[in-house]
Amino acid sequence: MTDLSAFAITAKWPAQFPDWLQLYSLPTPNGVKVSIMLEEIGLPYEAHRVSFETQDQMSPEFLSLNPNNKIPAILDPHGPGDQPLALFESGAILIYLADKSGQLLAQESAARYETIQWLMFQMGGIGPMFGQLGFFNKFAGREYEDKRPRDRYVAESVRLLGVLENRLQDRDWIMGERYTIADIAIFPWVRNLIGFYEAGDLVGINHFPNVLRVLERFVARPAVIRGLEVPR
Ligand SMILES: N[C@@H](CCC(=O)N[C@@H](CS)C(=O)NCC(=O)O)C(=O)O
Repeated sequence: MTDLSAFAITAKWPAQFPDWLQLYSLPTPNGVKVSIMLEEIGLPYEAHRVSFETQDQMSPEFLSLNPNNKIPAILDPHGPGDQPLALFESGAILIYLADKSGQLLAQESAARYETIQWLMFQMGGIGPMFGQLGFFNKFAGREYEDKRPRDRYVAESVRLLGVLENRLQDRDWIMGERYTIADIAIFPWVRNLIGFYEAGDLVGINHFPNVLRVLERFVARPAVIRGLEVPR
């Protein structure tokens, strides 16, 4: 049996199934990217809850795996060369899992890099901008009298939704007929913007019918339904 005891994170979150991939997460838009991916590819995994209420992400055990104190993170007992691999940053984890499973990311170069391009569009654009909009619309930033910061993130989010809308105009998914890790990265954020962040009206979401069309297909996927609830 695989021994993961050399990884300090397993002291706080013991592995019941050390041969399975270990996921440290919460059902946030970044967290569910990885649980949805794991459900899509069917890789056995064990999910551990990193609670923000108890600041688990700041614990020495969690920081030993991700010094950036953010979920999601993974520990794969069977990484490259069958050696354990610890990884953080959801975009890197999606690429790793796609390569490991041979699913949801093309191997041939042009489509591969185009998919990664859209993944990076989420990591560098949609995630940070929608996240800031959430802060100013739903959380502490809501109380700020000066609405200019909020409006800046509204404008940027609307612009990004426009880019997505154009891309999806004549496509089933971001990469056309192929469902990929780019969709898994992007649509949990669109769902969160409208749902948890309650910013649908603020960004005029009904002006983006193709985004809504693809979001609807995305959330109907059985693997997405399951992945959105991890860790239970
Ligand atoms: N770029 C990172 C962002 C991860 C991230 O922001 N995670 C949030 C939850 S969605 C988090 O862990 N926040 C805890 C904190 O900031 O203390 C990724 O994509 O993995």
